Amino acid sequence: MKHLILGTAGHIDHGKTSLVKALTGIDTDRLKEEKARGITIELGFAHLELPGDIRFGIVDVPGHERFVRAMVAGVGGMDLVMLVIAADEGVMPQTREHLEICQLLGVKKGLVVLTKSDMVDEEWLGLVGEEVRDYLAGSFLAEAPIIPVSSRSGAGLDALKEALVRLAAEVEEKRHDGPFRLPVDRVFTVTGFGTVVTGTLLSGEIRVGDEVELLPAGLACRVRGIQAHGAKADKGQAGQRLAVNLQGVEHTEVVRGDVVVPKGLYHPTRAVDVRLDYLKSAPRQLKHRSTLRLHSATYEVAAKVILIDRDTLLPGDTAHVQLRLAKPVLLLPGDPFVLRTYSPQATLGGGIVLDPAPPRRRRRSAEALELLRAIEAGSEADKIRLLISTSLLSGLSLDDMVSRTGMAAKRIEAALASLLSAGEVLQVVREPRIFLGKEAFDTLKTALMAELENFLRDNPMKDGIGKEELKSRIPRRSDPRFFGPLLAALEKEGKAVSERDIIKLPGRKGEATVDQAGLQARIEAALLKGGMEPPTIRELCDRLGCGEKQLLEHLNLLAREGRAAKIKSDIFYAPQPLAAIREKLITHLKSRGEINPPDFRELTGLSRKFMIPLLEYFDQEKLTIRVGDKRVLRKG
Ligand SMILES: Nc1nc2c(ncn2[C@@H]2O[C@H](COP(=O)(O)OP(=O)(O)OP(=O)(O)O)[C@@H](O)[C@H]2O)c(=O)[nH]1
Ligand SMILES: [Mg+2]
Repeated sequence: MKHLILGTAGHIDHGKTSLVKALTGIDTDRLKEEKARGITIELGFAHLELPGDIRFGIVDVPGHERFVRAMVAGVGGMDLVMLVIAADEGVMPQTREHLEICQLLGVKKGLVVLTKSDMVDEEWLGLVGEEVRDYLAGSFLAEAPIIPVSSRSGAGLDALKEALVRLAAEVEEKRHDGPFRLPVDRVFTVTGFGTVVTGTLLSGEIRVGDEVELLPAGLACRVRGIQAHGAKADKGQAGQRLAVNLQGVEHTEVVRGDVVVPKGLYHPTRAVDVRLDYLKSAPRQLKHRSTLRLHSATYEVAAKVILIDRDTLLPGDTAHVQLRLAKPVLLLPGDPFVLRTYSPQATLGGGIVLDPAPPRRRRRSAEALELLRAIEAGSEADKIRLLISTSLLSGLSLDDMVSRTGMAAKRIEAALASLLSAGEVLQVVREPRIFLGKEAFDTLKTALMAELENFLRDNPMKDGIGKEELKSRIPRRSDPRFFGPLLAALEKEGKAVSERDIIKLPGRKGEATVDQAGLQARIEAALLKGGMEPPTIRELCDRLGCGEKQLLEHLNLLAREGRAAKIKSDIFYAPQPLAAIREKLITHLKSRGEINPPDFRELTGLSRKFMIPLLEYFDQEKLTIRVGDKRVLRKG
């Protein structure tokens, strides 16, 4: 069964609703006001099965110029359109506007129905047919069939159905893979069931039991039941008209324009980069920062037009622009939209979304424009590569890619596979899977090498930098989780070596210069001279005439080489006096079994300043173990 959405379009009173009724037997004008006034106000829905296993969901739109807003919402999911033109009136203003809207919103195919054929004679019908054919030149309906029909007598209906079957074979069904998206066009309550929303499923499949979310508000709810074309179903698929019963949300919380999507996947956006086709029929030029109304799917929102590469847009121009939206909405790459004004009411243009998460800059560089052109023209792999490369140093997860493109994860993975094997992108985190562009990866490697080199220049005494230290120096716009693969790559290229937790430059060793060697010898001598009560850092600085940072660096180096012992961050001993204290302590503990601080003071004659740190040092060295306020020898 092929599921397609067939819509009407055309001027008021040209017979759209009558045509749908003649085709399906369903009167789509349900409202009292519609019946009383004899015009359509809201979207109407019907369905039609035709030979060849074709099932059409039908959307009937209003023709009145004041209801173009509702009409646009109906065009959102249309696969095929029937442009309805009354034979006695011919092409009228909303015939034109509706055709433009269908074209801008990317309706691929359709046909023209010359209605009310019973009201004119053959000759007139021929003339109108020619006029219509001329009018269609250059539009997506230029070659479309033009079929005279009388909804009153039924003449021409069979020919229309045959033409619809032929057209249906030429269009592709909407994509069943990828996350589902259901823009809401109606909301109501059903006693005993609660909130029901209706809409055309634009992609994917939705099932009873699915955890879903209503955007942009982010209301979480659950699918309790589904009806497809009026019959109960377990699931709905792309291209079907659905009524979905939602649990966990009040009908007053939902409005037309909301979108039902899988929970937690998509993020509404307030700025999009788009390709904008500014209509030839637009009444005036469009200035930078003009505010218009954007219509897409079933919602509309105020949008400020940021012209990227020019100051004004002339009728007939096409340009890449950024749209800043008054409130967040869900837009994905490839989504069509139209832009309208309300005083006076007119459709000015439209186009497709290229990047729903662009950098928020006023004007953009030539490279950025280049990028938008490439996004527009490229293959799926190109698009994924561009998406990753525009994420710069922060990388992009697979989930991000799904939510930014609406593409199925499988298709993204296929694109990634070719990019990975070509070396154009790299996977930098396994769980969740995060990818970086090759250029960003190289930039980060260079940044880390610079950090390593700078550190060693500032700390000439050191052999290398601590792993954690270097990791913390990854640029903030990036992610410390990328450190592992970056270091591995640097090591593989022979640019860095890691030994345990220290990362070094190959072949470089922290060395003291002659002068510094002299200073070290003097530090050693001063410590030795201090004996059991060595000089403090401050005293050493004064005595040796050096800075505290430099001194500590030397002391730490001496400690690493076993030429001094570090008791505490600011207490260092020469090895000999420390060994003597240690001997005394061991002898005492062997004979007495334990020692407390007063005993230790008596034993060594040390002041409290040295005594406590020493006791703690021996604990740390695992010579002693603390039991209450006493120390005993550690066994083994
Ligand atoms: N003689 C004749 N009258 C028709 C035909 N189709 C529609 N009409 C009449 O034209 C009028 C308008 O028809 P609708 O079907 O309501 O027109 P519409 O295009 O749906 O109008 P809106 O939805 O308001 O834009 C009605 O009075 C219909 O009875 C037809 O084939 N022959
Ligand atoms: Mg109607």
